[in-house]
Amino acid sequence: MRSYSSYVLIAVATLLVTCHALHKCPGIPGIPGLPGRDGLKGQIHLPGLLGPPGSLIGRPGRHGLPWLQGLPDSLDTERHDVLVNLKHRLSRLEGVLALNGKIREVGDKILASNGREVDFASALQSCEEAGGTIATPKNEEENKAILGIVKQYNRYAYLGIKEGQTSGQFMYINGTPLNYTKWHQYEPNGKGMEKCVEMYTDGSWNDKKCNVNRLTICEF
Ligand code: MMA
Ligand code: CA
Repeated sequence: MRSYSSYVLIAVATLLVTCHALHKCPGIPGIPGLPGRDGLKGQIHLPGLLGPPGSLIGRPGRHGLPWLQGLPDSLDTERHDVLVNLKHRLSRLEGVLALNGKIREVGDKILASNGREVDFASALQSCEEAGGTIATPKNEEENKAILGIVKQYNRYAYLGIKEGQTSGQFMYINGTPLNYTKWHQYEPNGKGMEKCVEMYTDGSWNDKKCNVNRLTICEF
């Protein structure tokens, strides 16, 4: 009498051998990646038993689940090849988008605008619906990259910075304190009446009312 787990193992082994022979692995979903810049919000996983890095299922035979140990090295090689191919395709797509002026890349961030001028809440909503947030310059390099888009459209843009309860105290929209600023001379001057922040076409910042229409720039 075979144990239940041995039937499972045979079924998995049969599936793997068959799908690799046919080069048509069915894509049993991997465990989704953690949300975040590299996690692609769990929407893309490698097929089959080979979840993405950081998933609960690791490389067979090393830190994988015990019943997955001893699977052929060819599966690891295939996972590596799939990753190399995906990275190559992604970098080509980014090249096309950058060439066409659709995106700017700065560090690990990708910046993009839909060209629309709307109030702050609508701009934030569009960015979040697209899986990002409003562009938030955290250093001079990021500020310059956002400025590139501001100049491209020749429009002032909202930034992902808001005034807290205490007048004059600005913070990132996740509530953490600013560690880089680029205020225009004599700004911020809204004294609690201008709770949003816009970027001028020279890259400097002005506190501004949140109900005026400004260019939407998102970061991803
Ligand atoms: C406007 C408004 C303010 C800004 C001043 C600068 C008159 O108010 O944009 O936010 O500080 O201009 O002169
Ligand atoms: Ca102001």
